[in-house]
Amino acid sequence: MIAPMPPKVMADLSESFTILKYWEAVDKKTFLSNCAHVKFMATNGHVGCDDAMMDALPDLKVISSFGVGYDGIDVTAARKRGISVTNTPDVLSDAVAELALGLMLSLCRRIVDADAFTRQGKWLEGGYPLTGELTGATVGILGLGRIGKEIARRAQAFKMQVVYHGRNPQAYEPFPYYASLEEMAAASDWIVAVVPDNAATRKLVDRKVLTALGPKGAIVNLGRGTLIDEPVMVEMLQSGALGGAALDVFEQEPKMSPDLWKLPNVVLSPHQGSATEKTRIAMGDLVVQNLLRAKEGRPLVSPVG
Ligand code: 8YV
Repeated sequence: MIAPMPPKVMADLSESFTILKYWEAVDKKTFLSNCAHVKFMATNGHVGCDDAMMDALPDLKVISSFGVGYDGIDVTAARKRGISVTNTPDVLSDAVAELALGLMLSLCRRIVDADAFTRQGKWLEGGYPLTGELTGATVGILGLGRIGKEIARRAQAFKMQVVYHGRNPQAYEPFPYYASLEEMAAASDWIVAVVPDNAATRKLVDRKVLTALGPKGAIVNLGRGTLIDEPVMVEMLQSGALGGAALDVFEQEPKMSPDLWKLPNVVLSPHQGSATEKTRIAMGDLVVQNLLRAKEGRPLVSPVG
């Protein structure tokens, strides 16, 4: 086990497996040198498992990852070695979509700042400035996958117009498709990024896209921090060339530019998309089920690819 998991996962796994805790090992090299017999791994998409780690685990059969994103796992290397990789899709889509709308509402209706205003007794001196509104605005979903579709449904409930960009148009989706992200940005008030991290998506949201989004537009990111050119975004938020940002993920999280903390047109969240009790239990159950199935030689519940 590469990283700690919720107590229920630890308890369930310990019923059927001997758990070796990588994160507790002071000397990782020695720890790995005692793992040549290990067949099953539980990890998450961030810490993952790279080629070098697989080298130390010649008997490894399955990597069960806690989370839908598996950018930390070298899936190509795993495939070459005949190691199966599983993740936890679907069960977290509602929670992530819910936070997406929450962050948009917070930014647009200035909920965090208005709360501080109220607590500080400033209301006694006069009302809070008028804010924007989601109703009628256009949201461009970058990545209309499982999570993107849940965000789209919720945005529609808020009477927003939904458009999307992705690698390909989706024949059975009713929303207008933009083949060009920049063109979608120019036509949108919001962009919500929920694509995975890979070579094709890294810094996809660059200066051109943010410029097209413009001083009245806002970027929301619940995918991976690597999707946005972060220094450019910060600079554009400071100058007002970009209207706002609501961010749940960061390029080098938990670190980020302290400049972000000073900006009033920003709402920040510590990678909380799937972090509800209910969803984390469901994710943990999938991690366990995949490993149990693997141990019993049965088909995996949620293999990757
Ligand atoms: C979790 C995530 O924060 O699913 C993902 O890809 O990033 C999140 O759900 C993460 O997997 C927990 O370690």
